Amino acid sequence: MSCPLCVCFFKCLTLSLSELVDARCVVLMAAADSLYLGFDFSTQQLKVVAIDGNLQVVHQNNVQFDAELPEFRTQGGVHIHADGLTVTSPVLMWVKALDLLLDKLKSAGLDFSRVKALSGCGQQHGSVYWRRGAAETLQELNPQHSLHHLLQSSFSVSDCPVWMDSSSGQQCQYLQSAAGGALRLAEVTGSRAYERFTGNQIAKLQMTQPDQYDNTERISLVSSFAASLFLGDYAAIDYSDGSGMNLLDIRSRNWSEVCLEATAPHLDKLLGPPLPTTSVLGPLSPYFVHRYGFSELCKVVAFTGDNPASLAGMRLQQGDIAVSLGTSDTVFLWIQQPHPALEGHVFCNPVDWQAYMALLCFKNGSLTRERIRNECAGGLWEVFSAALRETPLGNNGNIGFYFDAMEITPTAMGVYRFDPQNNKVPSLSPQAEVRALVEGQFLSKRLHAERLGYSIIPGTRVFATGGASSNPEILQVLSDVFNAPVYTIDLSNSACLGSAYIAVQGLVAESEVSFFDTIKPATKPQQVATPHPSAQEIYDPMVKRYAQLEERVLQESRPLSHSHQSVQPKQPRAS
Ligand code: ADP
Ligand code: XUL
Repeated sequence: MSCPLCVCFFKCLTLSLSELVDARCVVLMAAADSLYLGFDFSTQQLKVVAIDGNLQVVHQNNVQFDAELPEFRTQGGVHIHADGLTVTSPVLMWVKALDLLLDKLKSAGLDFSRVKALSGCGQQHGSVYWRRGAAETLQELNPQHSLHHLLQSSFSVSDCPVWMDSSSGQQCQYLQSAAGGALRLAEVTGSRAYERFTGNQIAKLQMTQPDQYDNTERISLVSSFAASLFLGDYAAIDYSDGSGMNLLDIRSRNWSEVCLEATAPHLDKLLGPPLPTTSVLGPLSPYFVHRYGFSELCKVVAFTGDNPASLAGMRLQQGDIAVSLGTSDTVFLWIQQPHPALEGHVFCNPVDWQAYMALLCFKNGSLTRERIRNECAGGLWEVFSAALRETPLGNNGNIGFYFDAMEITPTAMGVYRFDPQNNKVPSLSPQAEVRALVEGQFLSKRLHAERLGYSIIPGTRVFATGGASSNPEILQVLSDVFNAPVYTIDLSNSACLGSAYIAVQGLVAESEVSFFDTIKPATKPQQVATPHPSAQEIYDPMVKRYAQLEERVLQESRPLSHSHQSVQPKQPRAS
């Protein structure tokens, strides 16, 4: 058996750390014909990036759910149910997307036999329910057939709750009272109870569809579900994505007994033990070896959440802040010690087991930008961008809040526009509306990040990623509002890239080489925007004004936001 990265028969593993790092760079160069894959099972699409042994991107591909799998009738990859709160995605759509993506890679001529390891990530919080007997099916996949065909009957729930769901308010109330209050729950699990968090979704399923729950032999996150497909067996949930469930004790990194107990019966068996993010789960399932020509030595490294994977892909370090502009917008930071609060989340860090990451999630991200683009810019990003170029910083004092769907940070709903005198106005000119939207989104991110303890000091770097980070005018507004330079990596999908890096790291993790040493050869992030000289003068007071207006918005939207959260303190539990 040889070193997983090269052909040195483990000689490099006998070197000192610094020698090893240098040697590894050489080894990686020598093993440039190796490939590592990173998948991202995100909300609207399945994406993949292939990197070579020099950590350079050699191939990217994707499958758009709505356009390429229209038979599942999703919009933006999801089904919004009649109550407006329940949001699900068909599990077989994700399976079929993988069939399609691997066929695309084959047609593109990707040499699967060169892939040494693969990893991936998924939208966070979503859950997949494997029917009794599915493990056997996974272990005996016949390479003559597609995964979609083979796994048709393997799920006890066909429509999986996803992160956009906000229908489990009752279960959240119950969990918080069982855990000793919202803050106590946050201290243990990193977050107060959130409706999209998986434990509350599981509790709702167990209560409303007890037969499906009883028919389930394993519950996966979207990430560990995807890893299970590659592994041909149930894959462990990793610590980082596991932190988005309201079930994991983020300090002991074990399931919290109290939370399990308050959520659903015999849940520990259904979840399996959690593992560190860079763990090698095992060899790739023979299905992929025979159907696509992967090497039987190819390893599957644990999959994680899209935000943790992005942190890895952007090589975020302490002091930096990341802003991801995908279907959801998120803001995250590398933190050393967890200080959970009633707003925001603390997750275990994916690349350093002693560290953590703090995260804020904003539900009204790209889909809201698309709506305003369609209404105010003729459906064209170029026109949207021109509006940002042609309107002044600070938007002549106009401020807007655009919560098309129930917002997560803060809990509010509706559209609110204010003129420079703080009067509510029913509309703005199309160009001012575009700027009000984008400035408002970034003012909110800055305000809530500062409440989380973040402060903008000289030297602060803002890292941008996600689909909208390909838009330079949006990044200029980000730079101005944060009064800091903005950096990007050379592809907008840092989650895929981070997953590919995690695949590389998985192979060396046991030799205690740090993640940052592993990825040294990768291309460095580039600065793409510099704040305007007047940015601080304009946006420091504007953040304060935004905070005051947000209070008003919260007051006004309270009846809307709480109409679905009628509190039922007691919830019957079957045993
Ligand atoms: P996810 O990973 O959540 O599926 P992505 O990070 O791939 O989403 O982002 C997809 C979004 O990127 C689209 O919904 C679209 O609104 C946005 N997007 C793509 N190109 C641009 C652009 N030029 N300007 C602004 N937004 C863009
Ligand atoms: C994070 C969150 C979303 C999803 C989808 O808490 O809910 O960012 O991960 O991308």
